[in-house]
Amino acid sequence: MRYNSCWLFGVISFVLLSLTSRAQTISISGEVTKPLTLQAAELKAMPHTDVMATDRDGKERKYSGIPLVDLLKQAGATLGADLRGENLTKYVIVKAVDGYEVLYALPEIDPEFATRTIILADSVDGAPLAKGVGPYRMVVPGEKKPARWIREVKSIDVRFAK
Ligand SMILES: Nc1nc2c(c(=O)[nH]1)N[C@H]1C(S)=C(S)[C@@H](COP(=O)(O)O)O[C@H]1N2
Ligand SMILES: [Mo]
Repeated sequence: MRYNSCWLFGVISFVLLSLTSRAQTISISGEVTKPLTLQAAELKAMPHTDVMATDRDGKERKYSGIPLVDLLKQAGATLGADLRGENLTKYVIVKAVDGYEVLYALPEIDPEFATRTIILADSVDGAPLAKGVGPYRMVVPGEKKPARWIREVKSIDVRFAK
């Protein structure tokens, strides 16, 4: 009997772990006034924007996600009217679970400068991103190669270039 409940506990733990292992938080740190860690539920509740983008396979897809500018605003980054002077030398480093990192300059993210919206995508064509891609991936519309479409995003860090 004791052996049986042990076995059952193991199975239940495994099932629960498998179900929750994709839950990933996003932390925002560095040159911001309110460093924060956003939970999956908070990210889900934030306003989403759709972006049509062409994948490497040439197919047009509808990505949905949170504009990166909104995440940075929530953390208190210098954007909008504050994006001037020395703040124009700030950049954003996004890190992934596998250690891959990419950089965007703040003006690439701020809609007062940029003509396109970088999003932290959480779905493609209405479905959650695949394992190894999501739960969150940056989508940078308009670029000729997707090297900055960083998969499995885990953190966002704002820094000064000097
Ligand atoms: N986390 C992570 N994201 C990544 C990479 C990576 O190695 N790790 N490679 C990048 C590169 S170089 C390319 S070309 C695209 C490939 O995207 P795809 O797998 O959707 O075709 O992912 C980008 N995002
Ligand atoms: Mo690439």
